[in-house]
Amino acid sequence: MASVLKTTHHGGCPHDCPDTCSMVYEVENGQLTSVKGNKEHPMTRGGLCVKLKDYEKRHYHPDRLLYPMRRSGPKGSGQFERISWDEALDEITTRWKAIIDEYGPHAIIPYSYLGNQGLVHGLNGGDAFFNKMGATVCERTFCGEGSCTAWLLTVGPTAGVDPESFIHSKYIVIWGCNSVSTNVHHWHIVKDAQKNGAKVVVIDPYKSKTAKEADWHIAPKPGTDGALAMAMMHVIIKEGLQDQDYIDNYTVGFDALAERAKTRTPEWAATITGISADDIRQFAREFATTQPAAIRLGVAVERNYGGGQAIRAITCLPALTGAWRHVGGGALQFPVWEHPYKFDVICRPDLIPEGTPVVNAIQIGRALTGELKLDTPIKSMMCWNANPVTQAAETNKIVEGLMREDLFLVAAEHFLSDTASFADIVLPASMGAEMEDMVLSWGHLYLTYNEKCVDSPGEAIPNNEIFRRLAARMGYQEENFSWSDSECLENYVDWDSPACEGIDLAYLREHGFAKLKVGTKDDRAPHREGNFPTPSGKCELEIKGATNFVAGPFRQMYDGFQPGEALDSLPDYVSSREIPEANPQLAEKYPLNIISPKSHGFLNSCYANMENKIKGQGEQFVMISPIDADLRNIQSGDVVSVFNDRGMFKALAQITDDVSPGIVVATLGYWRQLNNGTVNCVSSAEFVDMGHAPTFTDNLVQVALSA
Ligand SMILES: Nc1nc2c(c(=O)[nH]1)N[C@H]1C(S)=C(S)[C@@H](COP(=O)(O)OP(=O)(O)OC[C@H]3O[C@@H](n4cnc5c(=O)[nH]c(N)nc54)[C@H](O)[C@@H]3O)O[C@H]1N2
Ligand SMILES: Nc1nc2c(c(=O)[nH]1)N[C@H]1C(S)=C(S)[C@@H](COP(=O)(O)OP(=O)(O)OC[C@H]3O[C@@H](n4cnc5c(=O)[nH]c(N)nc54)[C@H](O)[C@@H]3O)O[C@H]1N2
Ligand code: SF4
Ligand SMILES: [Mo]
Repeated sequence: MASVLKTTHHGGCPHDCPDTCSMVYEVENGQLTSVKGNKEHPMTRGGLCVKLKDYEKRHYHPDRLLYPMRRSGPKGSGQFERISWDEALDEITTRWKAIIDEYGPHAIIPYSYLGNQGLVHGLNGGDAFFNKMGATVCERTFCGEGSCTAWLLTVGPTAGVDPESFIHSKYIVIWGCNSVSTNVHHWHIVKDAQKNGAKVVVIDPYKSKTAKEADWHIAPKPGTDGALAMAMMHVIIKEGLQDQDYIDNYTVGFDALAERAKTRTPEWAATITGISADDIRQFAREFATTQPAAIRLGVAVERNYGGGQAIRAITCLPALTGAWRHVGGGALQFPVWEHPYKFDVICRPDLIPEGTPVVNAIQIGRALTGELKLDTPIKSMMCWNANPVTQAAETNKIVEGLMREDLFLVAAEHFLSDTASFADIVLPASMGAEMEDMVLSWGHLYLTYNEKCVDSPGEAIPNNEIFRRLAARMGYQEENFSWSDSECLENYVDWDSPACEGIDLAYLREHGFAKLKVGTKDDRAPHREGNFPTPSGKCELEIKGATNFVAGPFRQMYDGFQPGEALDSLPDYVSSREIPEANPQLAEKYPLNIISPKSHGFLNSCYANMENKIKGQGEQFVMISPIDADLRNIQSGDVVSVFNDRGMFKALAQITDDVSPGIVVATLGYWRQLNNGTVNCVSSAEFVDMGHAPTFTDNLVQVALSA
């Protein structure tokens, strides 16, 4: 009998998740047989989440796309015929050349996101390719760009507190983050700190899995965090709990901020947030006087019209109390700011011709239907690493746009996703263990390596190879279009930066991961003595002449494309658009504020097509309070419609005290093909106040028993 050759290899989870786990691939006779968490990695600690623990099954799933295909039935019918790679690439480039001849390159738009967050197969390739083409730029601000803008304005591009340093914290505030589901490899550090005596406060409008494990769950109404943070400042300053020495030496604008905070009393905030004034006072006192105090900012805080201003207010808090003096004190947003990637080399923004128009991905439905007036209408879109039909706002418009007979849609995918099912040409893409890469993390301070250890099934190829082949056919000569994946890695990281001292690609290939040299969990306190990477070198509580801009760490920086509107020089509470107080007329028709956070069992829309994952996560549900259910005669388990003027989806009613009256919660990711509508059928494509971030928490709906 032939002996079975079993080998193990270093992996890095490529998904859009802050944890970027270091993984161990086991391969037998050329097949991936198991995927485990790396025990050596201090954050992964040998465990993967429920989505990835059987990752090998996703690699060999029977629905995996294996061959290039051409649409053979009506748009969206899901009918395709197999074609060769040559036929597929010839057809794509012939169509694109004809579109460019007739309408110019602005008629073509790329659409991608972080479905793969590898430097080579996630961040690379596509941007450089479409920039060279002169295609319309797709601005990608789904995830944290409002938060990033607010963070950069206040403290600059710092990683802030090392997530591992939370072990030293004595007061931990998890603000708008459902760590148990979305950041589980940080959560176990928080739990360890809790065991060491830290108090864990979770701020979330509903009792999330994380809120259930908190020492104190504070539940503001959605989109009112700015009022809570401003009232905390009021209490801290009024009661003299601030660290005046820190403020005097390491901040600017304190007097102006203190003046504004005078009127932002706990009583004022209580009427806005629904939290009692006493609780606000207690929270402010505890936060100021228990050190080290650390805030973990979730992405969800930005998702309403005042989101950017709220994050500015929250980011000021640790400077007022001097929390930054301590290891394990301060705030954590995206540590990616201290990762040494060369985004200019990866994305080549220098290739974008002057005058190129920009369309924001969140508004792709408006662009495809002509609602957004463009000088050159979009005639072709290529989608990879993203699934806008389930994930972007105003789904009905996206579907209407994708149904256009004159729109040529190309999709590179693992599965026939809700978006790929509308494509004219579908290209099969490689998955995790089938390609070499390094995976970016926006949740820790490690570099992570992923080895190619199995061949792709069928004729699937990695994203970067797709763009190499397309570039060759389009005649693009820049040397980056012919770099191998390894050469890309050599060129994409600033290996000479101090953060990479002692680390190179050979080291990563051998060890799988390496912590950046930016301090250790036991000594890192980057702002003990100020040293904020802002224009003043201080924490900017007040910014004179501040303007809005679009900041994203993962993609090209678009600043300069968008004329920035003037911003308030100080942080403050800014009301959501769709709440009864701001729009009583709309609230009469649609009285419920919907929140659509991440599903525990899916990764955005990934895994929501796999039977075992749907079983674990449950069918699409909507959480509703007993009072609101009674008013509508709804029983638990009833099929209900959730709707507004933008659209409708169906869900099973889950009646629970975990949500307050006036709020409903339906988690994200369920496939439209397998369900009746999705949460994004009701969400709006308007932006928040900063960074063109989405307003997924700023939507009013009605819920009714389904006919
Ligand atoms: N299991 C799982 N993990 C994931 C993902 C996934 O789909 N599934 N997606 C990944 C991605 S792309 C991202 S961006 C991260 C996001 O991870 P998180 O930052 O945790 O984001 P969400 O799950 O959207 O929302 C977190 C919590 O914020 C609350 N929230 C909503 N609006 C507000 C508000 O106005 N104020 C406050 N204080 N809280 C509010 C929600 O109720 C929710 O419980 O997760 C990543 N990890
Ligand atoms: N209502 C609501 N909507 C939201 C959010 C919310 O909280 N609420 N969250 C927003 C956030 S934070 C985010 S990040 C976005 C995410 O939005 P998207 O990035 O569009 O969502 P995903 O479902 O992750 O889609 C990734 C797709 O890429 C494919 N893919 C994965 N790896 C590869 C690869 O290597 N090659 C190719 N070609 N394809 C690959 C996957 O199969 C999947 O279909 O959604 C946003 N939408
Ligand atoms: S999805 Fe996140 S938690 Fe799960 S394995 Fe990947 S990086 Fe780790
Ligand atoms: Mo995200």
